Amino acid sequence: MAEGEEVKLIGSWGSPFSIRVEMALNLKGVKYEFIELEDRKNKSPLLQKYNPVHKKIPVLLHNDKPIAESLIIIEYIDETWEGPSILPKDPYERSMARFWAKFVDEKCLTAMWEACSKTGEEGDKAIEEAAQLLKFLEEEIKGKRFFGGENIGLVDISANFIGYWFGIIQELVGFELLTKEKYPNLCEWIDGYINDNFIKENLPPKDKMTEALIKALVKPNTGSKSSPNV
Ligand SMILES: N[C@@H](CCC(=O)N[C@@H](CS)C(=O)NCC(=O)O)C(=O)O
Repeated sequence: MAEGEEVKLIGSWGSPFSIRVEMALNLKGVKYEFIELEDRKNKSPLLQKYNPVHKKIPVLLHNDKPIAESLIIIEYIDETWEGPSILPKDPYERSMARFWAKFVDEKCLTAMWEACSKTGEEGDKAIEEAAQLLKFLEEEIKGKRFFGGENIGLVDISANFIGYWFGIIQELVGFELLTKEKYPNLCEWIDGYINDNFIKENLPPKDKMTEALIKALVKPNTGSKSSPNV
């Protein structure tokens, strides 16, 4: 890091999107100040100022210049600081990493949130869709330690929700979508992921996360399941 350089992350301790960015910064050994925005409902003035388009965390401030959207922030980190590469150097491999990270982000996470939060016929449909999407990841991870090969890369960081949060939600909600029987390769990746020393250091404690997820999954006063927004 250059002298006098200032890096701040506006995030939230339990957000998989925020933690994606922390993982990338920590992988590169970048020192940063973490600004916790737990109560995002009030759309803090910080978000109005630094991410007026989406008003979402995470936002990275590099010398007071804001960058929003976790996947874009990760690429910025990879290009700005030295250290282990997050994206592959080879252009084809690089585009594939981007492809799978986008697939995880836009397709899998959406379907998995819905599988957790919808009930009845809609819930069954969402579970079916998530199950089909996860089959693609099951194929992609086959024979590899991480999506990035021997080391953690863009897809592993992007899929942190699948590696950690989803298992907790699955236990809480009481359905079995992502199991060893149906997805042996993906579950092996999950085992390796949550037991990896670097990843472990970057994940929120399970008991604290479980408590927050219970609150996020159950709407106050109704007892009904809502879309988790952790
Ligand atoms: N596509 C965004 C998603 C970020 C996101 O959904 N952040 C949530 C917290 S986990 C948020 O700030 N929600 C506040 C809101 O929607 O008002 C990214 O990858 O950074």
